Amino acid sequence: MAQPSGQPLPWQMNFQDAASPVMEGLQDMHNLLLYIITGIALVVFLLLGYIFYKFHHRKHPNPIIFTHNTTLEVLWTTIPIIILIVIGIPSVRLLHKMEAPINAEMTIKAVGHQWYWSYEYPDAKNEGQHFEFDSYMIEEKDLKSGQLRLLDVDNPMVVPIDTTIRVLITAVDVLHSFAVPSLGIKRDAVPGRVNETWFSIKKPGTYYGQCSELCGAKHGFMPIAVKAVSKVEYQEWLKSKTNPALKPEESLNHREDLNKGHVIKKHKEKA
Ligand SMILES: [Cu+2]
Repeated sequence: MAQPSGQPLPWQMNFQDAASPVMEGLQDMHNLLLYIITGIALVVFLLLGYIFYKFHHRKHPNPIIFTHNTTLEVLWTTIPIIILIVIGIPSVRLLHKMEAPINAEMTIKAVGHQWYWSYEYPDAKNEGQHFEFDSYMIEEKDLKSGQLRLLDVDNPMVVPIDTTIRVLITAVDVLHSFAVPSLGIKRDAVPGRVNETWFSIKKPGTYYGQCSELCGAKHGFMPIAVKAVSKVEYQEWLKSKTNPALKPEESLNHREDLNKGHVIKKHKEKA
């Protein structure tokens, strides 16, 4: 059986499998840097060893006294410049890929709350209102087999595969951070500000992340689950969510005691 991707595994040594073009780029960048830094470390260690051996005071009792060597100086200036260019070009390219505005096929807004996420689908109009729902962690006692402790949620963010999705990220109370490692996303959710990122997923599956900005007592209990499904399945899910007759509301009831004083818009609209 293939290893599940998009989630941490016991004794995992490396990144989670890349599920988005940005994460592929980040992993390539990381690997490139790993080669370069290993090379630099090796050269420095070998040089040091060579110097210890060759210029040991017993072997080389009378030090040579000189202060300049043009060849050496040219070399130790140009080689680092070349290394920095080799790092800099792909780095800036990747940064551009991550930050430049994209032609998104759809938009989702992720809003951080103490302590859960809510997702809005402004493209999915339902009688003039955009459609949104809350996403709460499943408590340990309610976990079904196969569900991940501290990671699975009652209502994941559902997205279609092979679609460029813009994610707008904000918060309503304190700083949170929307982070999904396998998608290469980590963006602060700031009250009164909208941050933007994007992803596109090739493989159906669930990709997990966590709030990554200390936001209060239950900071560790507001995970993110992004469920990628085929475009057809996505349309079906959207229909079931936006059709009020079929709308599953099972997760709304336990909201109120968790959020005393915080009235969710959806409640108001329904009343
Ligand atoms: Cu948070």
